[in-house]
Amino acid sequence: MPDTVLYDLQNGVATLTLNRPEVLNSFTEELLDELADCLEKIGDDDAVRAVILTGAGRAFSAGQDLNSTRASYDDGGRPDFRDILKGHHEVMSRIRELNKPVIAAVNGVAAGAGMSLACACDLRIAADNARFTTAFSKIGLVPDGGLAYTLPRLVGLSKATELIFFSEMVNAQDALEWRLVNRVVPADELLSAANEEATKLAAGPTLAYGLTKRLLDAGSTRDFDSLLGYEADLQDEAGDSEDHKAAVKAFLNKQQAVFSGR
Ligand code: T3D
Repeated sequence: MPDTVLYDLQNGVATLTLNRPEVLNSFTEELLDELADCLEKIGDDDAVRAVILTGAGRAFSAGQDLNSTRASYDDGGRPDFRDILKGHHEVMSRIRELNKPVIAAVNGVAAGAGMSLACACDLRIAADNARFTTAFSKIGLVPDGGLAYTLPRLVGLSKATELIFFSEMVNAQDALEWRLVNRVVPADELLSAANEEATKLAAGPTLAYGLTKRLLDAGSTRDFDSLLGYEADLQDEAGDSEDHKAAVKAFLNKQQAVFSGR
């Protein structure tokens, strides 16, 4: 059986490719486990300083594999959603907790939890033929994979509510206008554009980027004073890094800073 997630490391950039193209890279337990394992290894590997997440074939991901739960619906039954969501949550949390930047290179349709996955990443670059749909309301479900947290933060509560209630298909240009994605590029330039951005990040202050992710996430749950306290804690940590000390010296000596990631 081919791997359901492909891993490639070049110049500090790890590329993870969801690899079930025949079913639009929909999620099975196996795919989610492999993705969670890759993210865990990346977190421990100093050689990786930025991550690209993309899909094989014509889709980013169509969310949960609805065939994998088909039998649960026999005789009026239904799947154990708490159990299914454990796998989804593991992956989304690992992306948010990963101490390095993650770019979603959205190469095609992102639906349901596939859209949640793209929204859990730090940045999104979309191919001009990418499409997005929350999809959950089409099958009578609430948004999962943390979408109720990430989507309003990206597009605002009003647009997020509309996208979730109606589950309309959104094209890449509208996604850009609504700030769901950071950039749109021609489809055949997607991976090189994502690589260019990831390579820039991989040459940056990795430790500070990891702390910045934590600070940005805390920004939506903490009150202002508590955020300022947390900011001081994280700045204290960033201030201890080799990169900070070397970059200040380089600035004072009118030299270009070179970041080691430590
Ligand atoms: O199990 C549970 O219920 C828990 C759920 C948890 C979280 C979720 O993610 S809920 C949301 C699940 N996802 C969806 O509802 C999306 C379903 N897919 C679609 O609506 C459409 O496929 C797309 C809009 C994403 C793309 O449409 P299109 O026309 O480009 O492609 P297609 O022809 O529909 O799909 C191509 C193939 O992929 C097709 O198989 P076939 O006919 O060639 O053998 C299709 O069945 C398969 N496929 C697409 N999405 C899924 C899938 N197979 C399994 N699961 C899917 N989610």
